[in-house]
Amino acid sequence: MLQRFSYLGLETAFEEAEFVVLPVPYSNSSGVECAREFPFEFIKQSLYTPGYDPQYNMDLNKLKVHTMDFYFPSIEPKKTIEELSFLLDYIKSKNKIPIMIGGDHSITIAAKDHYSSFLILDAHLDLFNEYMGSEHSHACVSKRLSENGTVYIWGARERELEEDLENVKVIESAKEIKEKELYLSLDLDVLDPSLVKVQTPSPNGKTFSELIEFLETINREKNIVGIDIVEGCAEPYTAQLATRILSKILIQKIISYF
Ligand SMILES: [Mn+2]
Repeated sequence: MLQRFSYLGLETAFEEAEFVVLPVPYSNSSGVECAREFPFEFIKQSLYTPGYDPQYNMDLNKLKVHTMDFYFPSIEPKKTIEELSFLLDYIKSKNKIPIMIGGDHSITIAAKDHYSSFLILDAHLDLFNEYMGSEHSHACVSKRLSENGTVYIWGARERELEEDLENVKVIESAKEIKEKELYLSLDLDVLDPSLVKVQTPSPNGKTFSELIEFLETINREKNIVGIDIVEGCAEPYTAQLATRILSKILIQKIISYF
């Protein structure tokens, strides 16, 4: 049987979907640029992911996921962010949860105008106002988002700035988050570099179980209303692990805890 090039091979029509995957093969990063082709590898590997999750006793075919066509970025970083912002707005207006698969972390800036509280899982603070001459750099993400809402960062271990920002909080636990609705941005470098290949590796990261447990707590207590997964290198093992993380987040969202 022919299989569509969609996340987990799921073919929910856009109208019926609860989740909408938007693959974004974009990287504006200097140096290592291994994330650009990640969405291709991610979708490909997702087709080999077992269709059953033993941890949650869940058939992945129950997830109502639609995968959009790949977004091909503009040469202009600003225009890319604007176009992505437009797409997020559209998906959100149809009451669906957008899931961007990057690409580098700069694509998260597109979520800035559409949400007011952000949970970022990241080894880095990304608080530069400008980086390598651009305000739309992957190193400026938290700074840009903090201009429009509260930013919580979990897993940070590269404190490149000591500046204390009112809207930015580095957290250890979900209890420190006040807001009920959250946009979730998962920078794969939050994980230990022994587990994933990423654009900017940082030692002593989280284990897979620590990440999944933290996400489960978030999903129990909060409402994740938008998601992105970024900074992973286009490499089968990393992509395979990322497809598992996303399916677990979606399962955690739809299962009842009571
Ligand atoms: Mn990072």
